[in-house]
Amino acid sequence: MAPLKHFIAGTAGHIDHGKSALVEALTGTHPDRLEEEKRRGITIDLGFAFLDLEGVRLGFVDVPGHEKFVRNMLAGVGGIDLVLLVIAADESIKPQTREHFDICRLLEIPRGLIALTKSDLVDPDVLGLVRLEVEDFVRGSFLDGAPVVGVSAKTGEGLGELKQQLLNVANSAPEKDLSRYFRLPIDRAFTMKGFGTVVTGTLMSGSIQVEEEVELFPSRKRARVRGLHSGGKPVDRARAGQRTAVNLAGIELEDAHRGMVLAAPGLFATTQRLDARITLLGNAKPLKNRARLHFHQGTSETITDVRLLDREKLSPGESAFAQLRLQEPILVLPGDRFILRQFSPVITIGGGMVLDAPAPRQRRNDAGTIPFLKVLTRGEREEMLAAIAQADPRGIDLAMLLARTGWLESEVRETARKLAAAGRIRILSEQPLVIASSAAFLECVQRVQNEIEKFHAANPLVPGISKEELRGRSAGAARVELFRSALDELILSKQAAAAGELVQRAGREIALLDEEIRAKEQIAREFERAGLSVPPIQEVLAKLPVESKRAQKLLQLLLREKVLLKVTDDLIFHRTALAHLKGLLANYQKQHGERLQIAAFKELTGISRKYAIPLLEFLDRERVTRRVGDERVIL
Ligand SMILES: Nc1nc2c(ncn2[C@@H]2O[C@H](COP(=O)(O)OP(=O)(O)OP(=O)(O)O)[C@@H](O)[C@H]2O)c(=O)[nH]1
Ligand SMILES: [Mg+2]
Repeated sequence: MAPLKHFIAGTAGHIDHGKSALVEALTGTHPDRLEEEKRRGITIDLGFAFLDLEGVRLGFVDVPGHEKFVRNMLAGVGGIDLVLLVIAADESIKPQTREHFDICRLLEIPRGLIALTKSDLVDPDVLGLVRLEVEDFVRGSFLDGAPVVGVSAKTGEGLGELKQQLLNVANSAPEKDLSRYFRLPIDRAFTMKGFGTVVTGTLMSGSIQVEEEVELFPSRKRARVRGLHSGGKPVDRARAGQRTAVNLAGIELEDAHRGMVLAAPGLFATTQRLDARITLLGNAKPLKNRARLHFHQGTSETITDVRLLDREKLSPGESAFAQLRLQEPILVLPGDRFILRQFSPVITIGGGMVLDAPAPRQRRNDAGTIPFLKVLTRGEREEMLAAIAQADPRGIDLAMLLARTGWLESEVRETARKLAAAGRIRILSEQPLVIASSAAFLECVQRVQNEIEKFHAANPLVPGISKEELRGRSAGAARVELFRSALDELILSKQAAAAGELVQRAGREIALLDEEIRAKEQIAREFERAGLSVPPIQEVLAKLPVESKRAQKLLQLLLREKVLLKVTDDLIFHRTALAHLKGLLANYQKQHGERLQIAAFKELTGISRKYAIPLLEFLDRERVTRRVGDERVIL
C-alpha cells in the first residue's frame, strides 16, 4: 500500500453558512469544542477533524465566520494546502465571504473548491443563480474554474461529489518536501495529566521525530520532543501537511502559547524588522508611509509600522516594497505570507510576502534598496545570494545566510560554489562558510595594500605593521575572514610579506643610513655598559648624532629586535644586563635559599628603590621570581 499523502484543508466563509456542519458531515467530528460555542451555536476558535480518502488524509481546520473572530480564523488559515470556501445557498456572498476570500488570495493559498451549503433550503433555480454569482465572484482568482459543489449537511445531498472533488484537488497538490527545516506555528497549548505541556499546530514544513530537540520562538527556549500525536494517534514522526500535537519536555505551559513557533534548533533568528512586498486590497483606503497596522503571520499577531520604501502612499490595489517594524520579535523566513489589518476599526486591508528577515535597517534613500528587493522577489537562488553578499561589504557567514534564507546548508554551499566559480563572490572560509562579494573582497585587498604603504611612508625605520593594527586600519568593521583572505591574496601575489605578526611590502628592507647605524650601535653600547644601573633614556638619546625623532625610532628598532628590553617607560635594560641579573639571582638562591627580601634585592643589584619594585614586577611577569607576601621566591 502506498503511504498516505497528508494535506490540510481549511474552511472559510461567512458566519452561520454551515462550515462546521459540513466538516461534521464529511468527517463525523463536529469541530466546535468550547462550551460557549455549543451554547451560542457559533464557532469562536479553531476546530479540527480528519477525513481519510483514497490514499490521502485530509486534516480539516475549521474557522469561525464571525467578524469579531477573524484573528482566530487567521491563526488557522496560515498553513493550509487548500481552502474549502463555504457559501450558504440561501444567503450567497456576504461580508466575511469576501474578507475570508481576500485573506486566502493575499496568503496565496494555491488551490481550493467551493461548497454551496444548505442546498436543501433553496430550489434548483436559486442554486443555479448562486452558482453563477459565485463563479463571477472568483473570476480571475486562484479559484477561477474550481469545482463548485451544492451540498446539504442536513440531507447528505452532494457530499459524495464534494469528497470526490476534495480528493481531486488534494491530488493536484505537489507532495510536501520533507527535507526542508522543521517549522510548526503553534495554535494551541495545554497540559495533559502525566505528560506535561502539549502544543498543537499545522506542521508547515519538514518533519519531526520523537526525542529530537526543538527550539521555541521567539523565546528561544530549547525542548525535547517527548511524544507526538497526529490525526488522533501517537506517531514516531510527524510530517509537513499533518495536524500535529507535540508533547514537550522542558517547557512549562506558561512558556508556550498560540503565536509561537516550534522549529529546528540552532538555525534561525527572530526579528522585529523585515523587508516585504505588500499589496493593498482594492477596496482599502490609501496607505500612508509609517502607518500602524495589525500584522498576522502564521498563528502570530503583533502591531507593525509600515515604512514604504519608494513612495509616500500606497494606493488601493497596488503593491510596493516596505520595511515592517514589528512591536514584538517573530520568526519568519523569506516567502512567508502575512496579512495586514487596519489598526482601528480592525478590518483586513492587505497582505504580503516576507523578502528579507532579519532585514538590515531602513534603506529608504539608498539607491540600492529597490533593486536588491526586486532580486529577492524573483527568488532566483544565485541572484539572491549574490545580492545578499553584495549588500553587506563586511562579509557574511553561513549562520546568517541560513537564518536569512531558510535554505538548507547544502543549498547555500552549492549556490556559493557556483557564484565563486563565476567570479561573483569569494569564499573566504569553508568552515565556517564565510563569503563576500568579489567587489567587497577586491576593495578590501586595495585598502589593506594602501594601509601597508601608508604605514611604511610614515614609519621608514620600522620593518612592518602588526596584523592586528593593519586589520584595524583597513577592515575594522569587516569580518576577520575578509581581512585574512585579502592579506593572503597580497602575500600570494607577492605584493606583501608577513613574518610572524608583522606585515610589510614584499621585498622591503629597512635601509639605515651610516649615521643611523652608528647611532643605533651607540644606544645599544651605552645600555650594555650601564648594566643594571640604567641611564635615563633621554640622556642617552640626546648624545646621539641624529635628531630626536629618528633617535626614538632607532630605540624602537632595538626594542623590536629585543636587544633592549622595556620594564617601564623610563626603565630599559640591555638584554645582557638582564641575563647577568638572572645569574646573580641563581647564585643568591644557592647561597641563601629561594627567599628574597626587597632590601636584599637592592643590595644585590645596586638598584635604587624607585626601580627595584618595577624591576621585580617585571621579573615576576617573566617568571624569574614569584611574589609571596612582601618577599620574592626565586624560581
Ligand atoms: N437546513 C440546513 N441547515 C444547515 C446546513 N448546514 C448547516 N445548517 C445549520 O446552519 C446553522 C449554522 O451552521 P454552522 O455549521 O454552525 O455554521 P458555521 O459556518 O460553522 O458558523 P460559524 O462557525 O459561526 O461561522 C446551524 O444551525 C446548522 O444546523 C444545511 O446544509 N442545511
Ligand atoms: Mg462554525
